[in-house]
Amino acid sequence: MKMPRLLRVAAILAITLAAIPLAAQDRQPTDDQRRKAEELSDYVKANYTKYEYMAPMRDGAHLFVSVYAPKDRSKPYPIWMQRTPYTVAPYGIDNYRASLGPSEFFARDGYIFAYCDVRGRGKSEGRFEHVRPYIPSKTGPNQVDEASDTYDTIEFLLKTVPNHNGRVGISGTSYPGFYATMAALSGHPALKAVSPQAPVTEWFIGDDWRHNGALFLAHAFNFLSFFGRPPTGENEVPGPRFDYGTPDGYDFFLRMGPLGNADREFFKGQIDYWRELISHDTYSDYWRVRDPLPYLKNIKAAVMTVGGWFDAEDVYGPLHTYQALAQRDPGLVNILVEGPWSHGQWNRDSGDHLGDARFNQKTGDFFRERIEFTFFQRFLKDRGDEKLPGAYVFETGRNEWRKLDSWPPKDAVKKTFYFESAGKLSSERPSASGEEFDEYVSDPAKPVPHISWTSTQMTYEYMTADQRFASRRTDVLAYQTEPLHEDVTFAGPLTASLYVSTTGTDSDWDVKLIDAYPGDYPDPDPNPTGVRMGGYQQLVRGEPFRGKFRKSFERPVAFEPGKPDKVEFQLPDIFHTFRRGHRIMVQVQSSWFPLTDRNPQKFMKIDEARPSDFQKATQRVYRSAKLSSGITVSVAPSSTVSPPE
Ligand code: PG9
Repeated sequence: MKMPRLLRVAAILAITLAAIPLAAQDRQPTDDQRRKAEELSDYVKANYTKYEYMAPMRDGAHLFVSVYAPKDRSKPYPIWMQRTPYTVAPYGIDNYRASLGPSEFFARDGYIFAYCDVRGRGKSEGRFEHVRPYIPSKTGPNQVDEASDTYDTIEFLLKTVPNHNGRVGISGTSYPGFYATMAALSGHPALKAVSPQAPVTEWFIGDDWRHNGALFLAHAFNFLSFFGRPPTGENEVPGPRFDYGTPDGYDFFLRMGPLGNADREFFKGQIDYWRELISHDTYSDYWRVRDPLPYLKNIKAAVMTVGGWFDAEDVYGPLHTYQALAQRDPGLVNILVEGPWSHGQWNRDSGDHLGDARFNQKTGDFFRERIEFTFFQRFLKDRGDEKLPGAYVFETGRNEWRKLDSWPPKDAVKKTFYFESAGKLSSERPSASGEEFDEYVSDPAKPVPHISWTSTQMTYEYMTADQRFASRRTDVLAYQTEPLHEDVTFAGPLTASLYVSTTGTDSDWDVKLIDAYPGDYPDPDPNPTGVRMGGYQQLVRGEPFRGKFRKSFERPVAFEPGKPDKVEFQLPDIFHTFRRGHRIMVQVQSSWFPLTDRNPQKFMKIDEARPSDFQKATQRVYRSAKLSSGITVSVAPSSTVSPPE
């Protein structure tokens, strides 16, 4: 059955936008976007022929592939492919996607496009498994994983699809980014260009579901409430949104009570993966076998890993994928691109702002045309004379693209900023000889919100949002420098080193690095949201740490009430310049809700906690010569970075 064009375009736009929890003003396509989408849809329909195949895998399963090939056969074309669990609908050779490839440059220049339902999803046979573990030494045809499925799919395409040039490329964002990483592990000789973008990589330490053991409640609940349900059939697209019955996620999740109620009251045992995720609440082989990083070596294809500095879902994956490749394959074409983006924003909009943070240029347009298209043209068509740098990274704060040989910059120097009395942040180690500390009462009945507005979602904008609402709470500690006399650029990972105590036996320690703007900072013009930027406290990087994992993620350890102990953890890299006149601020808190689930502040399996287990705790953060808490950063000398583009 042929789907009418307008319906097709609307459906694609709606599915694309609905799967991404965007702010309201970003969700509605503009008239210009609609016109461009219709024009591109017409171009695709006029210039491409669609085919559908069931590709045979080595274990006998058949996986569905949708292929779009240029009608013009005057020259051969490379194959660009994507593997996805989100189905490759629309199905049927008369029903066309409204766009092909990562951006319109590909369809217009001429590529063969292959969209693949991964095993067990959409129209593909077999059993779906979340981030299926990689099997490094396969002993027979029945040992299959996403790498072998990719290998077999490429073999099939090369034998079946006419008029290709023998080269294959793959890219994908988020879950499809994981499959792109797996494709790199396939080792197929025709695979010449791989771009894992915000690749799902490690789900206990840093991506999606858990960060340092803390559950990302709003995100996991929202996503699994639809994606976690059994497939509803071959044309399945993200299922109906969960009806929260309120726009207020803070209230909804607080009223839900203990974590165990999510399944008891709402999912009622229908979402297997939710139970799997919640029950695996310490690091174990369950998580270890799903981490592709240890296997990333001897990669043959060129790899361009893409991430967003403000990606609320998968900021960890791209940075660690790039680093793993750099450590093991020094001779590999290994490129990192990091822009000032939320999750997947580089694929979908101009990229000139995120929430109230402005970047003064269309970073998304620049990426799609000048970086991503250049990468695939070079390795799949020997075209594009621009040699991409080892790291193409956007410096927020100064708002300029930088080309570096590698990331992080080699001559960045470590520097520690220490917590001092009266909320000061200083590069001088504290001299106080006693047990100086700041303290607050952490009350699970009134957790610190992660956003100041109302939403049931994690939201993307929280990653750059104003933190003034938090710094004025008595259960949030804030330390800040004096106004800076010159620009200071942080380039690389951050390490929080806290000496703490709690009257409980477990607790979370959330650390937030903030750019505190001067009081006279001008408001944007125009100012559609009426934001007041004078004194704005922009979140640059934040990360939770579930304290019981401070010694080991495999073997959690209780705190001894009242006894000082050390909590040290890494926060994902940043590339941010604190401009002269701004202040560097660090906030510390013990709840971040409903971004993360509430810690009962009692050492136990949190999904077994009852309401009576949730207890207030008095938290102390020490700041003495002996117990000096602070944050260690990588400061880039101004000479590090090349002159602006
Ligand atoms: N980061 C999203 C996701 C992937 C896998 C599981 C849960 C979420 C995504 O956008 O695909």
